[in-house]
Amino acid sequence: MRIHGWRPLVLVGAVLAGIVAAGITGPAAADRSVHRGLTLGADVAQVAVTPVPCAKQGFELRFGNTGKNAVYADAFLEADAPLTLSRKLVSSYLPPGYTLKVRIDVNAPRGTAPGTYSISVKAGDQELTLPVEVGEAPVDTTGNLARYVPVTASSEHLPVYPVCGAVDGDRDSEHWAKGTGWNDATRGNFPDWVQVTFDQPQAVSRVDLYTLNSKQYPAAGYGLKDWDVLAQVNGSWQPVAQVRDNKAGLTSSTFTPVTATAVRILALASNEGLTYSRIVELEIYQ
Ligand SMILES: [Ca+2]
Ligand SMILES: [Ca+2]
Repeated sequence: MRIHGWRPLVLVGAVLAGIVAAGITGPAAADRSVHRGLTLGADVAQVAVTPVPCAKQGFELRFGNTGKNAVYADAFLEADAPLTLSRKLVSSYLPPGYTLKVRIDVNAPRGTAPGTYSISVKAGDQELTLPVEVGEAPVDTTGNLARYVPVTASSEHLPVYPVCGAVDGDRDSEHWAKGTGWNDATRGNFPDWVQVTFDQPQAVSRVDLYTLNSKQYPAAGYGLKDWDVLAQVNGSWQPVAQVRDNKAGLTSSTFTPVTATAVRILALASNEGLTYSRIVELEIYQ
């Protein structure tokens, strides 16, 4: 900035007067002036959350700059325990007049008591408080033991193919690449696995596996070819079924009932060769 003659003194004097008037000194004053014009908002007035694994829920944070100058700014997010947020910091360059939109996932661990919780977002001198309504955990009514319990995998090809997609209730392969199916992240390396862990031991005698089988990607070309079904019984893994040379979209494995604490699919080979393991939906029944 080029300023000539007496103007710098006047300017400095005016700024100092402003700082004194506001009761602010030192670096805080500089921060405050830099961040003037920041705005915070959300796409919803309240976030609805259910305390289950894999629920897709949250809000869109709107982080704007109505000031005349571009700024680098931070928004800090906090949630009441035990809620979790996909991000606790959003740092961005914000040109004048620009509003950044960022998706924030909000999750509640299983067992979270239903009720009203709160998320706080702070940026500069702005603060946004967003209520979060945690509802009752849904209960499966179809007999599928794989719904609403923890699911894990040897790897996940994120963000498009999370293991949660393999137990989300969506069996439709035409929804592939929309987060509704699992694809591992270790191309060419087998085995891969997906595991469902029960809250308490369950009698299990059938596993339905929907592998990728869309018009574009038929099972015979892209689906899972070979896998073992393992059940965790009294702390140790037992093979309960084997599938070999599969070409079908849906394969149902039935076996002598076992009382299991977890079920694991051990993926051994793909019809595409040395590429990936893919499961659109995994269902487990008594
Ligand atoms: Ca699915
Ligand atoms: Ca792999």
